[in-house]
Amino acid sequence: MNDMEATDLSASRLAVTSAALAGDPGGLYNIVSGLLGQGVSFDRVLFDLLIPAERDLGTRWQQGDYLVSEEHAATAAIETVISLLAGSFDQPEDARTFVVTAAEGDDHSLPARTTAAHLLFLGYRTLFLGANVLASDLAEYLKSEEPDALVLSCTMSTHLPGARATIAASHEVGVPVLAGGAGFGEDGRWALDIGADGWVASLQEVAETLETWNPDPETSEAAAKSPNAELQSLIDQWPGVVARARAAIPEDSIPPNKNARVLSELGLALDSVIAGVLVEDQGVVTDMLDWQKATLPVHGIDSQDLMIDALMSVLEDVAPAAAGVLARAREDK
Ligand code: B12
Repeated sequence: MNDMEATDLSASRLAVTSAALAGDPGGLYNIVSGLLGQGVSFDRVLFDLLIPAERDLGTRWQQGDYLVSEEHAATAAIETVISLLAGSFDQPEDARTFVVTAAEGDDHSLPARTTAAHLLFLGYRTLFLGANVLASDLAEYLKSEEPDALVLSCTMSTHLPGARATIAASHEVGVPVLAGGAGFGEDGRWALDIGADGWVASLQEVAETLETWNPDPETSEAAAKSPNAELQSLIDQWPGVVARARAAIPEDSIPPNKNARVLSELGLALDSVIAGVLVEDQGVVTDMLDWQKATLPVHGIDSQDLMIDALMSVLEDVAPAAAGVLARAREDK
């Protein structure tokens, strides 16, 4: 280990957090470029400084220490600086090319941005498309760019159906998909279920896998789980199902000004049910119900049981298999 690898970054971490919270990308850039100038590697800045700072900010926001807008400002500052640093790396003409994006519907661009930045640092040509790219727009782009692979990030398991659409679009034009991110489950089991050609746990493993894997998109696609007719019909009826579930919750159980939050939480619960049906694993739903149990009270809502009852009553009517998954997840809880 050289001196710079051993450098203690804890003081810098405080400075990074405070510049990020102040929404000050310039200040943040100065701290980080100072460290790079002293010989601290880009990897360390990314993995030992910026990512942990973002995670802490997220956790403290969830605990109510920071406002939502403070978290947004901090995330924007960190993403700006990662983009700025990554934008200064060369894109060698003859290097292997990877397209990096987040699953359809997934707004968490920072994890994908970070993935792309690391690949750029390692000397790959990297085309970063941002978050929430519609699968229908992706295939044509991949066809024209002919990358070696699509590197796909998915932060929440509620976006597994979106990730499935992204993977199908990539396979349609013969491009293999390497997946990663918390949305694919702890051991990545849902990634292979929906047709990814590979899954890796950490950003540090991406390059090695891309150098050593031997993907077969046709076989992965043939084995992928896709929505059946009942699930597709549920996906198509999504707005109506949420509205009917909301209407089934007694008005007096919803605190004033909490209607939008209740609708959003019903939507998340329904997304998790759709994802659970897709991958045939009620664990996706159990995770969401556990998370809502922990977070709803923080938002002043204590009617989780009523919300689940309401959603269940609508699902029993429109999608019995989905109602079954929700019922089993509720029993597991
Ligand atoms: C920033 C943030 C947002 C921002 C994103 C802005 C942006 N430009 O990216 C915004 C405000 C848009 C957002 C929205 C939402 N968010 Co959010 N968000 C976060 C937050 C605070 C940080 C995420 C992040 O960027 N972390 C830094 C990255 C680099 O680290 P990471 O995500 O852990 O990724 C690591 C690994 O997963 C892996 N990885 C990731 N991608 C890939 C890809 C590959 C190929 C590989 C190998 C590895 C890999 O490597 C990364 C580095 O170690 C997290 C909380 C947290 N503590 O993480 C919540 C969090 C992810 N969000 C959450 C939620 C609930 C939401 C919303 C539903 C909120 C709402 N009610 O509206 C929406 C969903 C929007 C949508 N449709 O996607 C929850 C998810 C909970 C759950 N049960 O899944 C979290 C965990 C917060 C929480 N604890 O409650 N969010």
